[in-house]
Order: sequence, then structure tokens, then C-alpha cells
Amino acid sequence: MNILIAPSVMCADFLRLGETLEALRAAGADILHVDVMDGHFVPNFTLGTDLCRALHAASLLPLDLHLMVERPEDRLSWFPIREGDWVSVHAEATPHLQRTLAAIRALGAHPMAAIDPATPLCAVEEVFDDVDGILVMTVNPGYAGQKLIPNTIGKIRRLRAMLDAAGRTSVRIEADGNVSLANAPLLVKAGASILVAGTSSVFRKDVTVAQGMNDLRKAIDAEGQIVPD
Ligand code: S6P
Ligand code: MG
Repeated sequence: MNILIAPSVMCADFLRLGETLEALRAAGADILHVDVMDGHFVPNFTLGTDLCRALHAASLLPLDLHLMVERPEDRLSWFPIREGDWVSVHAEATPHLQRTLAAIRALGAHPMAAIDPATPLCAVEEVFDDVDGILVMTVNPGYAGQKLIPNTIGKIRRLRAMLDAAGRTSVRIEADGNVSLANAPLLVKAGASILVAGTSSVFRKDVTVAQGMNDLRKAIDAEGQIVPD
């Protein structure tokens, strides 16, 4: 499976957002990861509906909307979700996960279920048929710049095996949190095929985003084209 790189917009320099996003697109970014935090589900506020509208209007890349909000089913209509976008909702945030995923599918977007590091894989097992992807948090959600929780690599490996055993080989696993140049090959080898690129890779202080993209691609390619067996 090809690896999609999803630069995390919350890690960009907001005062130079337009040129940064254009540089990311030119450097081969596949989708734009937009973290939405409501101050309840996670202890932080971030990006919202107006920014999503502006990103769509600029038509740069499909969005990878990561909704870290309580009751996402009540908020979906607030967002300008488009065909081809990826939308993830947390299993911990709704009693109606399947219904919410079906609503995302009905909008023509790719539904994804997201889980925190402490959430067991059985929380998403019953919705394998309803998703195009599962987002595995490799840090606790709420902030950029944290350290990967090592257990999450094995968790991704176990999830890949479960999906494949269920015949859901095309379902992608997204790794989100501290996807560094060192961690990226391990995550890909474990079965991740969407990598959220934040301060650990593409938005490093010492390099341009183009260089960061290049470094990340090289780190993955060093692992070879990963074909899950
Ligand atoms: C965290 C959020 C993530 C971060 C990303 C930052 O709650 O969901 O998407 O933006 O993890 O990347 P890094 O490399 O700083 O951890
Ligand atoms: Mg995220």
C-alpha cells in the first residue's frame, strides 16, 4: 500500500500559512491533517470550521479532518466535508460510532474511527466494515510535540493483523503523534499507511517544510516498499 503523508496544519506557522501549505503541496504532501479540539474531549482548543472552509476554497489538497470533539455526530454538519476528504471521529467521544461513520460515508468522504493510546482495539472491531481507515493515536491527543508511547507500535501491528484477517486489507491505519524520522519506518513496518507529519518531521525548526517532506519520504523509503504479509 502506498504511504500517504498528512502534514499537521496546527504545527504550521499561522502567519505564513498560505505559502507553507503551497510548499507542502509542491513537496508531495497527500492530504492536510486538520486537528479540531473542543476543550472538552481534549484539554485544548485548535482549528475550526472557518479554517476548513478556507482550506477547501484554496483547493490545495483533500482534508484529513481529525475531530477531537465530544458528540461528533452533532458537529458534522458544521464542517464543509467534501468527497475525497478523510474524517476521523473518536470511538471514546460518541455512543453512536457506527451511525456517525455512516453519516460521513453518506457525505462521500472516507470515514475513520480514531482511538486513544489506552483504548483497546475491540472498541473499533465492530465497525471494520464501516471505515476506510482507523486512526491510532501514538500520543495522548491534545498537543503536538509529545513522545510516542511505545506500546502503540505493537498496537498498530495487531490492528493490521486483525483488519487483514477480517478481509479489510484496504483499510488504512493512520499513525498520529511523534511520527519522527526514526519512528516513521517502524510505524510503516507495523502497518501504518497514513503518517501525520508534525513537529517531529516536516515542521522541524532547523529545516524548511520541503526539506522535512523530503527527509520523511527518504526515511520511509529506506524501509523499502512495505507490503504487509
Ligand atoms: C495531537 C494531534 C496531532 C498533532 C501531531 C503533531 O492531539 O492530534 O495530530 O498535530 O501529532 O505532530 P508531532 O510530531 O508534533 O507529535
Ligand atoms: Mg491529529
